[in-house]
Amino acid sequence: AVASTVAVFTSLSVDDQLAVLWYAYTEMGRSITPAATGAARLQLAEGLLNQIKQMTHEEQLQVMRDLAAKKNTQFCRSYGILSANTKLAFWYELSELMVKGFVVPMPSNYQLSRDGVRVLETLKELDFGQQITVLRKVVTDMGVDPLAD
Ligand code: 45D
Repeated sequence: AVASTVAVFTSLSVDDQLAVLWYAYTEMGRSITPAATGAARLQLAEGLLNQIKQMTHEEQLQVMRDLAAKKNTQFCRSYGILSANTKLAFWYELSELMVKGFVVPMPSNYQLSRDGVRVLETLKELDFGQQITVLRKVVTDMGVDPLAD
């Protein structure tokens, strides 16, 4: 179930990937405690998060789309060197910044594709550990590994 969920997620459009991540956060948000994500991890992502805070909404959206599309930008390469859990902590913090109004909000009228809805439903049926495994895998695949050729 984990592998197929990741596969369908990866086949989604970039915007649907961002939307599914957001909906996953809104469903799981309360079960992910800030303590679990670890302040130390976030320090490693702090530079990237600070850059995002200083951007316009359009630029913020572009950076997130670039990460999902694995565009070879400086930002995507900096993201690429973070560990898997730090990448998760980065996305978690982005969601928190969205809630606080520092990052471009999700349009309330966004229409998720059928496959997007399917991924979300499957994700909801997995246990917490499997949900984390799926999310860790999809955010690990984002960005660009500067050490890969
Ligand atoms: O205009 O370290 C669209 C543990 C459409 C413990 C859009 C853990 C067009 C160890 C593209 C939709 C394993 C528990 C706009 C960590 C349009 C540890 C915008 C786990 C505006 C870290 C869309 C942590 C946008 C976990 C802006 C499980 C979408 C963390 C943004 C999970 C989506 C984090 C975002 C999750 C989604 C974060 C920012 C699920 C973030 C999701």
